[in-house]
Amino acid sequence: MMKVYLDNNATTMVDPEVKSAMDPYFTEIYGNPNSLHDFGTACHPALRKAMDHLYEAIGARDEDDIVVTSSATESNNWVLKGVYFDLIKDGEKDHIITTEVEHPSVTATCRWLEEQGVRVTYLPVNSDGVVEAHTVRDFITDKTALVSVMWANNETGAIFPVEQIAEICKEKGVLFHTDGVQAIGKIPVDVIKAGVDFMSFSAHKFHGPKGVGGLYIRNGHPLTSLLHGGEHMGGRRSGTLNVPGIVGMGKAIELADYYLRFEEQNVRRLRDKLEDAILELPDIYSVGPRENRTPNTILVSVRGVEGEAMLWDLNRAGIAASTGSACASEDLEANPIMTAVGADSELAHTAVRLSLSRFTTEEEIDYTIEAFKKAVERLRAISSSYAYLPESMKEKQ
Ligand code: C6P
Repeated sequence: MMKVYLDNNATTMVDPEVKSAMDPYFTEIYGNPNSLHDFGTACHPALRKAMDHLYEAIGARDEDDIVVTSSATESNNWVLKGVYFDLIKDGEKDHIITTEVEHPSVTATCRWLEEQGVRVTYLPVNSDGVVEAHTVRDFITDKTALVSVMWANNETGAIFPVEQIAEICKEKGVLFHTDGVQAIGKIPVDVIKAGVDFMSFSAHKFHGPKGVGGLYIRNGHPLTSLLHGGEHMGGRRSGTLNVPGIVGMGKAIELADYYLRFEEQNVRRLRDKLEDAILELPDIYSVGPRENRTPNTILVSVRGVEGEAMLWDLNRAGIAASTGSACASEDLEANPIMTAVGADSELAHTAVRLSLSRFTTEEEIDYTIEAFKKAVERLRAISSSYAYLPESMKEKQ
């Protein structure tokens, strides 16, 4: 049986070139980079190279900071809590704006901030799953400290108008953070062109290792640290550096940058082929126009079939997909993104996310198309909700 991995928005395979770049830093060059002896300093050139690749790939300048963290979850927590300590706790501001469709590392942090007395506005998305820039403007007041809007959504792949939002924030004197996790390696990311103040990212989403990510900080803007200790990362984040992780992330972003055109053309072609074939089946809907989505992502709802049942059938056929965000995969609630884009409650339980990578092959897509069709046919045949669906709600077959 073929094994097909179509859950690349949850995590990606480490590129073998990335693994080779990391290997020496476990058992050969293992000194602490802060030590003064040769064991310690031996890793400095590789660390510098990795950081250079990070700066180059996202278009950061020398005066900007990129602080390596353990993950985008940490980076998102850091920005939101840091701004709370810097501008809200004892300051004149009391308000943060975000969206209804952020990753839980943003929304759960915002819920915690609400318990500390912060007012948080969760902006709705339109039927394409996107927050329109003008809605951000409508909600900014002179009490707003920060706007946090993701660059691309992890479930739908929808690309948000970060450049316009950044422009509005600049005009209003409000800080702007974007969660760039699902954008890097899939679409061009240039933090200066986009005009963002902060951007979070995670290496394992672009064929790097897990447990390492970063926060871009424009112009070295001050931000209260969450981890105090030694003078690592210029005193911004203490803790001995994850040398293999940083080397791996640097190599991964270098390769992600190199393969961007491939992602745009080949990955998109395979994604479109899969989506076209799935949409040939009746009563299946995909969220958001393709041209405004990351080239690797499809979120479809299959009327009459629970998302978990589809995953089960696909998994038995050797295909890995998800019902949405991997962090929410254990609850059987309606998919919140589907609800946010206005799907009815039945449809919101039927979401399946398929996310490709540059390692996905044509054979794998052909195999998935057949398996997907079989699963829909089998599950609809035993679905009472589909059997009793009024004809008026069904598409013509
Ligand atoms: N989304 C998904 O299945 P970490 O786990 O910290 O490396 O990344 C968190 C994160 C932050 N922002 C966005 C937009 C993300 O997509 C993720 C991870 C995975 O969609 C796992 S829940």
